[in-house]
Amino acid sequence: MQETIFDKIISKEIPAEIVYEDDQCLAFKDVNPQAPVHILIIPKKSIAKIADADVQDQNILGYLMLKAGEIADELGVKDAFRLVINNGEGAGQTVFHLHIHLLAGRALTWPPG
Ligand code: DGP
Repeated sequence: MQETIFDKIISKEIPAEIVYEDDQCLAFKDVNPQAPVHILIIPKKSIAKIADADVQDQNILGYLMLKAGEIADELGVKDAFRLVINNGEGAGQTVFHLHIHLLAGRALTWPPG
């Protein structure tokens, strides 16, 4: 799979404001925040997009969701946050390494905005 900017963040070739890291995942501040709290949570395993995940990925996908909740708690936003996964260019995906956006700290409207 083609290397992305997120692989370089995982390998520390380029810097990021990391808020959480373990052997399976990394969470860091989005460089172009859309809310006062905007964290990207990524697997260290390369999966280009959620539609490419398969049954072997079910543990890491669940793990990322649990970590998202823990990170929201640690950042003091557990009562109001939104998780977003953009899948494919038509949905706004620009980096093809699966990531969960964690957004919080402002009113989050619905339909999404
Ligand atoms: P998406 O559009 O769903 O693929 O989101 C990609 C996000 O990644 C976008 O909100 C901006 C963020 N991003 C892109 N390049 C970098 C980078 O080099 N560092 C950080 N921290 N975030 C990045």
